[in-house]
Amino acid sequence: MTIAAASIIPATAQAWTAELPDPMDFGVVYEKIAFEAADTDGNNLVSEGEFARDAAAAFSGLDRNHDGKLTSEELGSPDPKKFAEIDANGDGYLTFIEIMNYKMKAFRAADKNNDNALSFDEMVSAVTAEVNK
Ligand SMILES: [Ca+2]
Ligand SMILES: [Ca+2]
Ligand SMILES: [Ca+2]
Repeated sequence: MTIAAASIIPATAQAWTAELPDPMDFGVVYEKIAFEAADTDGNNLVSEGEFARDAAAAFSGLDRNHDGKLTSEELGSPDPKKFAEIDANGDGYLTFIEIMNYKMKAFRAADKNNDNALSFDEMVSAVTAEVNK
């Protein structure tokens, strides 16, 4: 998050985004923190299972009313284009399945050497690709 972007997000949103990785954010800001948090066995690789577990934890943290769906309100101020991209059925909610489909596609795209795990470099280049898209 740039300083300019942070200043337009309400303080309440900042408080919870500071605690949890945003499931829509592939780690643009929190790259290293997010990577280390996801790598639960500390082998410097985020496996598919670790990645999915991390996404699930982020999802349940953001789903404040626990209805199994994320609204754009629960997400703070998501990029509307990205929100629409993840919202596969266009109903204005992001379900866990929709998020996981998106995240696992990103995971596979980022896994350059096809070992079903992301190194930190692989994750960073995925983030860079996402930002420059
Ligand atoms: Ca690991
Ligand atoms: Ca949906
Ligand atoms: Ca890999």
